Amino acid sequence: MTQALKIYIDGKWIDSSNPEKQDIINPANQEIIAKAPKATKEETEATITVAKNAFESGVWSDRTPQERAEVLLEIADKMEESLDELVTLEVENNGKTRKEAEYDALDAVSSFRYYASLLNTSTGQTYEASDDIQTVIIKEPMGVAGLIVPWNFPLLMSVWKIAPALAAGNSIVLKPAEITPMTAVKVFELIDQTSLPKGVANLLMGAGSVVGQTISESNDVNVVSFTGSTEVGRNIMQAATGNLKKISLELGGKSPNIIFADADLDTAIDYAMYGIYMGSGQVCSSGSRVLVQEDIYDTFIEKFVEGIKKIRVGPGNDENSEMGAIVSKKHMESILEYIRIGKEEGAHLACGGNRIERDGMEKGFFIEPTVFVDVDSDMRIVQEEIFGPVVVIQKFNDEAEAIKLANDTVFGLAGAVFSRDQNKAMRIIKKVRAGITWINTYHLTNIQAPWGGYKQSGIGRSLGTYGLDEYQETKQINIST
Ligand code: TAP
Repeated sequence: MTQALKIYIDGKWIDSSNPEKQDIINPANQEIIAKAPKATKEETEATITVAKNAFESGVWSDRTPQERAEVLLEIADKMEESLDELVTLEVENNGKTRKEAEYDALDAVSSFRYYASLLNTSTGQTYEASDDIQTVIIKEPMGVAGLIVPWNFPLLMSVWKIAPALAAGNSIVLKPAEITPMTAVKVFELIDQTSLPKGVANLLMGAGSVVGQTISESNDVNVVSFTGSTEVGRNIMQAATGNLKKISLELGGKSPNIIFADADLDTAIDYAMYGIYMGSGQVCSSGSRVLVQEDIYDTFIEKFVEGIKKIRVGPGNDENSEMGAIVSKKHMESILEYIRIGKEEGAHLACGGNRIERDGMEKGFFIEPTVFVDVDSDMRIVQEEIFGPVVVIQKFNDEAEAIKLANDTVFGLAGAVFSRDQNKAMRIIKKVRAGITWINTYHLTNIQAPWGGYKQSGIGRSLGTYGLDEYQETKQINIST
């Protein structure tokens, strides 16, 4: 029987008053796995009030950091016990491979543990302002945190927000993407089993234009943390002006992966493939523009295409699959449209370009790993985020041209350099206008390091102490002694 999901408000699972439901579909076979509620504007406002009341009551915000850390560790333990179920739900709902979902689930557990550990670390500052004045600087929670999550990492993006927001002592209202709520629902079921006071953590499902918009506009929400497209990020920034709430935006990218002629070619090719085909290219930091020095351009393309053709595409729950499904029919069609545009613009399709409807993938949303070469910087496929398994390869001559091409986009999320010359690699990476960068590797992420972009890739940072700061106010207390 198809599962009927409920929203979670004030510690209770309830139906929305809206009779309309969202079908939750497995993108590998189009089976309906659940029906999700579509919360209304009024329900969203009522939920924000619940979160506000919980905050003001002090049931959570007044707890000591050590007490909050203990609850975060409870959540981490519950998640660890349910790891297998979380992985299965993520594979079924998002279409990614089991290996990718396992990595996400382990990272999610570690995120709760990491923020618990930060709470157990002393962070205050004091100054001797004068002989008789001492200044103490403390961090305080902000109030209600609205957390808006995309569909590409439904579990991990939820937890990257929930863990620091709760660690800081806020109350939260989380909205997953309408099409991928399954793991968020599971996380809230687990939170419900811990000693977190009711009303502190609330889960809404529904359309971004209703639930997300209401959260962003609400004068009772003090901080909005959003991960998603640059277009919606811009909307949120405008909606937040009412009460000038703090916003944190993790947005899109078109990240350059610069390969110099002196790079270890096999390593560079492996990471260039991983850079674009992890998560079927539906990853904000994907290396979707590969820039190759002209001396090795032809050899690189030959070997890269050879490698790409060997990638095993298939359902995420098949352990042989290296690349899973595209999240939805709508998104698959958008990627195929970009492939059509690329051909029309005159780019040369070196491989891929089609939907796959064979070998058990007939009913799912699968696209061949796709490579375009001979592209120009002004082509739409070079400038716009496709968010799928489509990579463009550009040629450069020297360091100056590599930097120019790398930065020739409105985005600034990620970037990489491959070279055996460490000094050169460091010199170039410092010139790449992006927040997340790599040398001789790609996609490596750790919880301690700040995650976020320059330019139109966002504002603020997730993870690390930086991620906690996004959910905190800073206060000075001047004490006359
Ligand atoms: P979006 O369409 O921007 O959706 C993201 C979230 O915002 C969803 O929960 C969506 O709800 C909600 N939303 C839609 N309209 C809204 C509005 N007017 N006000 C408030 N919230 C609204 O992005 P997506 O398609 O889910 O994800 C793909 C994009 O996310 C890509 O551009 C990608 O680069 C970016 N992304 C960035 C990062 C980082 S870390 N920078 C990470 C992952 C993804 P519904 O979908 O339910 O309507």
